[in-house]
Amino acid sequence: MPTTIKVDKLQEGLKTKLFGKYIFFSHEVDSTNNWAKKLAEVDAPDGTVAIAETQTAGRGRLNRKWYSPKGGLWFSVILRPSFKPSETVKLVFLASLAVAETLRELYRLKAETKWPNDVLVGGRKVCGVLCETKTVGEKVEYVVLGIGVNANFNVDKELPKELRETATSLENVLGRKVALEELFKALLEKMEWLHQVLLKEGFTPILEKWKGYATFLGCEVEVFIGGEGEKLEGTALDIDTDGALILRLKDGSIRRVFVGDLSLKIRR
Ligand code: BT5
Repeated sequence: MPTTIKVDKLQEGLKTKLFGKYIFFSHEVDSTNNWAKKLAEVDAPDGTVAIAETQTAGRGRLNRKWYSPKGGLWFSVILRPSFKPSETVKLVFLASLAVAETLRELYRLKAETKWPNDVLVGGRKVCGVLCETKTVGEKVEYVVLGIGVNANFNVDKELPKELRETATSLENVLGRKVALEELFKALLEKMEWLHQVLLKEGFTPILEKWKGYATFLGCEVEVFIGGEGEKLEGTALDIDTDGALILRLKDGSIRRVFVGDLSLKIRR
């Protein structure tokens, strides 16, 4: 089968100690998050990565479909942090910050972070993060941090019509293909660096950098809770240290919204 990822290049020159020490590659899986969970269940160590060229059942939050055509970067990292379950949300911020910074550094793109788990370029989603946790009591056994970057494909050809207005890819914005192996390694290096910052200095520096790329703060937004459920409208004021969005509602009251089954629409 022809491959778009040069497997032998995935670890070549990789400057990490933990992230990507063990890498499992497949041409096609259902979901790299599912695969990584299976690997975690058989004791794959901290930092192990599962990566695939395509996913037949790529997932977003609440089992929403994540389209994963060939040419994208679809991978999941297993982490075994000594966090409380409620703290694992920090890893979502860490991952989306890593993607935004890497896209800025490698391709000079004005990548933005959008609460809770997206990276945007030109106001369109180029990356989504899916963090799944296995807990036993109050202990986190492992976290699977799934990252999907729309890279080397044209969204008008590969994604369904309803996503063409809201999604983009690196190929669409750069007008060329990128080296997936280079992007992958730069991302793992950035994640490991930010992970060290998180362990040594706590969440504040991560959150502050993340907020620095979050242009939706100060904007009018709509937050949808529970899919078809409640809709809140207001101004996105801030993100607090629990990762919650602070909203000022139309009546002037303040509401904290926790990361969960939520989506946020920015009114530009
Ligand atoms: C996410 O969910 O954004 C998390 C996506 C995580 C994907 C990675 S790929 C590697 C790993 N393995 C997996 O199975 N998943 C992870 P959410 O915020 O729920 O957004 C999902 C929504 O994004 C969908 O309902 C669509 O509206 C939209 N969408 C689907 N595919 C897309 C794509 N390729 N690009 C942009 N938007 C997409």
